[in-house]
Amino acid sequence: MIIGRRKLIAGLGAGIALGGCQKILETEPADRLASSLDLFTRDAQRLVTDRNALAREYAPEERSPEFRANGSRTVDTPEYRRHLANGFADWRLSVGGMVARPLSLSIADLQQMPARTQITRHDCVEGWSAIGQWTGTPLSHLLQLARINGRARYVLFRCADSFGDTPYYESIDMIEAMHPQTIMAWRMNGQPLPERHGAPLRLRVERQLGYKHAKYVTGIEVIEDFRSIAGGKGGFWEDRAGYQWWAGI
Ligand SMILES: Nc1nc2c(c(=O)[nH]1)N[C@H]1C(S)=C(S)[C@@H](COP(=O)(O)O)O[C@H]1N2
Ligand SMILES: [Mo]
Repeated sequence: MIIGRRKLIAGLGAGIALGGCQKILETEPADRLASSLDLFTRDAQRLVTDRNALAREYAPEERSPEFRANGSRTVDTPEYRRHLANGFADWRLSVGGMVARPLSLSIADLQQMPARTQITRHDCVEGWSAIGQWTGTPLSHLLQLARINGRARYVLFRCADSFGDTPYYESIDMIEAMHPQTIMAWRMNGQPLPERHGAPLRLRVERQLGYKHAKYVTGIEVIEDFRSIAGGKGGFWEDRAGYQWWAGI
């Protein structure tokens, strides 16, 4: 029998959820049920896939001639406009939270570190995909430099753009954060990252759906739990529209 990976994962998730259902209902408050099911999906995927496996990479000629921009395509704050006009010379990326050595890095600092280039396919839940080339600093390198605490479980990304008063943010777990294709990208298709794609710095987390790939990143926070942050669901669309925190593909 040939069965798609997604179907198999969904099946496994449902099976495990049925088995564990009684226990969750007894021990977890109702508002934690949804996120527990989310973690079932993640753990079920862990059973059938290798979480260290690489996302497929493509040849330069396979890049999409047109790479759509989605969500925020511009950042309408005076501060961001100033940074853009100034070529992001004073942009700082902070790395903090559960680290022994907090960092504050310029784009030039990042560009002096080891870099990785990859050509990958971006998949948006809205039903489109595009292949592009990304160059950036491996997140694992930054986390090692900052010396993360052993209790840390997630990495949270703060962004410069907002929808109304609500800033965009996202979070990923430590396995995803340490994956070799998880990079803080500052180049796209051989050019400095354009504004609409997240200038000057955006996350590429290649085995996750599009909404995880935070653009306009100003801060990285190493955390133990995201339930007390913003709406408590670990990301902007998770809070606002009920997108799953686990967006593995
Ligand atoms: N800061 C920020 N990051 C974001 C978004 C956004 O609106 N703001 N949109 C997300 C979504 S839904 C997608 S599909 C991708 C789109 O990236 P692109 O504009 O480079 O195609 O960015 C993600 N990261
Ligand atoms: Mo998306």
